Order: sequence, then structure tokens, then C-alpha cells
Amino acid sequence: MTRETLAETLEEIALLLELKGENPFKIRAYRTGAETVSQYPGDIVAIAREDKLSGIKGIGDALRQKLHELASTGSLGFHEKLKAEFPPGLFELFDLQGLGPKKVKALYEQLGADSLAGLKALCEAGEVAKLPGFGAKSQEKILEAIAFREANADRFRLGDVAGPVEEILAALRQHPDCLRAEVAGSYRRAKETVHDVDFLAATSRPESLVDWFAGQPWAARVIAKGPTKASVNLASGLQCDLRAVGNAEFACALAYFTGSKEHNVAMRGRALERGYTLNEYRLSVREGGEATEPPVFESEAELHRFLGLDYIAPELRENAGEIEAAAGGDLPRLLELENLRGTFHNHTVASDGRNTLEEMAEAAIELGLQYLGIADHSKSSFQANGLDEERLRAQIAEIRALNRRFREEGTKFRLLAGSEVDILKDGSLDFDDGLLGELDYVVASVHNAMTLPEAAMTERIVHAVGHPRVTMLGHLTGRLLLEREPYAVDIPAVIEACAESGTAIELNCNPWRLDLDWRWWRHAVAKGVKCALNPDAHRTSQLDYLAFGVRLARKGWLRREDVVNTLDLAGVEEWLGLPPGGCE
Ligand code: DGT
Ligand code: CA
Ligand code: ZN
Repeated sequence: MTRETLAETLEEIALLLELKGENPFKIRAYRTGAETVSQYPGDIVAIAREDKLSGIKGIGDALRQKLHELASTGSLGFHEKLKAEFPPGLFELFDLQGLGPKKVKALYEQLGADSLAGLKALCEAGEVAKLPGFGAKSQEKILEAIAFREANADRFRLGDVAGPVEEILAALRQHPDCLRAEVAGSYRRAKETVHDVDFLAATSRPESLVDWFAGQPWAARVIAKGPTKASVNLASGLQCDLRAVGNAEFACALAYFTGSKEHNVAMRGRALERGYTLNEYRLSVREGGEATEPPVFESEAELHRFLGLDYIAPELRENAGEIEAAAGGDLPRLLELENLRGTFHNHTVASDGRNTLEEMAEAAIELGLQYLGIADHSKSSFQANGLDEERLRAQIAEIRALNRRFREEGTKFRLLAGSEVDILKDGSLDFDDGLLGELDYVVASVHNAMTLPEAAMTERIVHAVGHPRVTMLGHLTGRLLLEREPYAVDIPAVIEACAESGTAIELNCNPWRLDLDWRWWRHAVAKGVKCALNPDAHRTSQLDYLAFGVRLARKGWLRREDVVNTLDLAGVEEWLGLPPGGCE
């Protein structure tokens, strides 16, 4: 049982009650409860299990009992009963881009849409277009969303699997028969989405470990189980495999199952050239060959060294030149989380965030950051409660006052007053130059008119990044992983424009975005563009998204010197041309 499961269950109950047309206050109570559970600073699962929730704001008596039942037994009768009232396929519809509970309710009640396949057939027959409040255009949108969903079926966002995966890994490592364990595969290579998760353990009692793995509560379904391998599905549908090997085989097995397949093929080729064969268990002398017998490798680094290579970090193993670089001593020294000194793009309650300026600042100080950029939405993003000129000026003043307080208290920390300014359809910015000049820095992002033709979209963004007040470009392609395609834009042309104007490009660390994509960063850096790692946090806990950003930055071969927020506070003040302190 995790905090996420508790919160998701409450969320799902709210959805189901909404479908049933229940009292909005009751529905809101579940939503607030879900929010409270995900935000609560203490170990909410343990507190619920021990039935000590009373007095926590946002959790009433009814919710308290339900959370206690869920945390102590692993399921909730009320939730199960509620779910049973609806066809199971209906839940697929909630995941479709652009379909809120109200629309799902209409489709279900008026057309009987109760699964993805059912809804697709109804759209194809033109039934959805006839429904009041829908029309031909939204029918088309739904069909697109279904097609996208189908194309991405069975993939999961890295950020969505990280919690459960790390928990399973920790449990595995605690098992008395486990000598060491790692997660291999695409998860270890920090791919932005993964198909399945490959656990690897060293043990002298493989059967015991495999049995244990398949018998744990997280194994909602056992797909297959043999003496050294088990495959299970988590409740989310995510497939997790455990392979058990002997300790002497662990390093080679880890290298093999980390992949990528293309990297492995190239590594095997390199081994062959040197008279060896490399497989999932070991490196051995090629049949009839005369090479010297290799040692038992304790680690991947030793294997790499034996093959004449510097150690290749897992993130780089895509056969994109990393082996050649490792052979020539040319691998980059990759960015690490500890290198970050601050970050720029974050929201507060002033727009669509959940925490105040002060709470965001405290959380950043807690993480050891020296500065935190606030960039709430601008007025055209009305759906996100964007700030108009007056509210933004008030926020700037509030930030200056807080900075004064930090200085008086002797806290070496500064809030940076910024804005995530909408790039309007014609490439102009949502605020005039006067106001932009009052800000410490500016993030410019596209949030509307995303269906422009590629040339128009490119021109729009190129125009915006050329504005002298724009410090960095936010989420360049607007993609939402597994949910919304990037908009049509000529990425090299935008990179070129940023290089010319000295505008940084954001690597948005939100696991739904991870935008700009890792595949572009080597090109961007070669052009002289700097990267800004931004969590785009809408609540204090989301500052942790920086960790995902760092993994993807490493995957993009980024070094400390390529990332602006590795600068310390004085360095950033200099880069932004700001007087020190930030109180005036
Ligand atoms: P995915 O699709 O997100 O699960 O991606 P991976 O890379 O985790 O792929 P997966 O789970 O099929 O296999 C894990 C690793 O095992 C893979 O990265 C490389 C290795 N591997 C699997 N099948 C083959 C193969 O046929 N040839 C080679 N050379 N390596 C393989
Ligand atoms: Ca995998
Ligand atoms: Zn944004």
C-alpha cells in the first residue's frame, strides 16, 4: 500500500460518484481527501493503518474510516462495490485526452459507450457527433485520442513507474537470499517511457527469491514463473520481470539486460574483435581462440575496462557513439543531481499551483537550493488562472519582500521573480516590454493554438526567442508523453534561433513532458545552447521532478557546464544581469 494508491482510490471514487450524479459536496470531499493524502508531510499510510487520522484537515470521518480500511486490509469494500456498478472498460475512457467525467457520463448514459473499442465504433458510426455538446470536431478529436492511446498501449511513463519500482527494488535488496539487485532495461537507461521493468538479482538460492517475488502483494497477476525467472503484472498492468543469477554472472547479466539491444550488438562485436564471445552470463574465449581467459567481473566497469573502454553510464547505452567515445577517452562527465544549485520554472497558488511563494521557497531551501525561480502563467492562460499586469506586479513586490526577509535572517537564498509568458499566436509576448523589464527573467512558452502548421509554429517560436527579454524557451514541443503528440515545429530551426539570441532551452522535468527530448541535446549543445532544468513544479513535492530531469539530461549527454542552473546564486545573478540580493 502506498500513498499513491490511497490517493488514486479516493480520486477514482470521486469519478465514480460523479458518474452516478451524486451530491457535488460529497464528490469534492473525496477530491480534497486525495489531495490531502498526496500532500501530507508525514507517513500517511502508517497513520491511516493505525487509524490515527482524526484531526487532519481535509479528511473527514467518513474518509478516515475508508482510508483506515484501505491501508490496513489493502482494499476498500465501498470502492469495490461502486466499481462493480460499472462495466470495467469504462475506466479506459477516463484516460483519454480531453474527456472529463461529464463527457464520459454523457457518452456512457446516452450512447452506452463502455469501453475504448465501443467508443471508437460509435465515433466511426458518427453517433458521437450527433450528441449535444460534442459535434463532428470533438468526435474527430476523440478518434485521434483513441488512435494515440492504441499506438502507446502497454507503455508507461518513467515518472509513473519510478515509485513502485524503487519500492520493489528496496524490498528485493532486503531479502536475506539476495546478494545484490538492480533494475536493468529501459528503466535503468532512463528512457522517458518503458514497456516493462527488468529486475536482476544475484543469489545462490534463485528459486526461493523467484517464489518470494511472485508471491508479494504487488504481484497482481503472475504471468510466468520458472526456477530462475518470474514475470508478474502490477495492479497498474505494468509487467515486472525478475531474473536471478549467480553472483559471478551478475555484472555481465546486468550489462546484457540493461541493453539497449543495439548497444549490446555493438559490444558483442567489440568482444568478438578481441577474441571473445559476450552473452547474458559471461565473457568467454571464442571457440578455438587464443585470447587469455578473462577474469570474473565484479562490476560492469571491470567488463568495460577489459574491453578497452571507459565506464559507460547506463543512460548513454543507445549505440549513439558512446562506445567509440569510451574507447577514445572522450565520454562526457555527466551532470549529477548534486550539481544543481537552483531552478527557474515553478508555479504558485497565484496561477495554477498548489503552494504559496513562501511554501515553495521553504521547500527549495530544504532541498539545499540557493535560488528558486517563480514563473506563474500570464494572463492569456486564463484556464490556468494566469496573472494580469497588476497581479504580477504585486507578486514581484511580494518576492522582493521575502528576499529582504531571507537576507535579514541570514538565509543564503533568493526567489527570482519571473513569468511563464505565453507566446501568442503571432509570436508576440503576453506582456509589454516595460513589465518584462521589471522581471528577473522570463520563460516563454506556447500554451494555445497548438495546431498551427509547422512553418507558422516555427516562425512564432523563433520570433519569441529572439525577444531580448526572453531568458529561456519552455517545453519546446508541448508533448504530453503517451497522451499528446508534440506540435509540428522545426526543432533545428528553433535551436538555431536560440543559439543566435543566447536564449536557453528548458528541459522540462515533469515526467509527462521531459521536453525538450533527450535526443536533441547533443545537437543543441554543439550549437552553443544552454539547458535549463526546470521542474515546472505546481506544488512543493514536484520539485523532486528535478531528479527525472537529471536522468534525461544525462541521457542527452549533458555535462555540468551545459546546464545553467548548476551556476551558484552569484553566477546566476551575473548571467541574468541582476544586482545581488533581489530586495529592491
Ligand atoms: P522496453 O521495451 O522499454 O522494455 O525496453 P528494454 O530495453 O527494457 O527491452 P527489454 O525489456 O525487451 O529487454 C531488456 C534488455 O535485454 C534489452 O535492453 C537488451 C536485452 N535484450 C533483450 N532481448 C535481446 C536480444 O534479442 N538481443 C540483444 N542483444 N539483447 C536483448
Ligand atoms: Ca524492459
Ligand atoms: Zn507551461
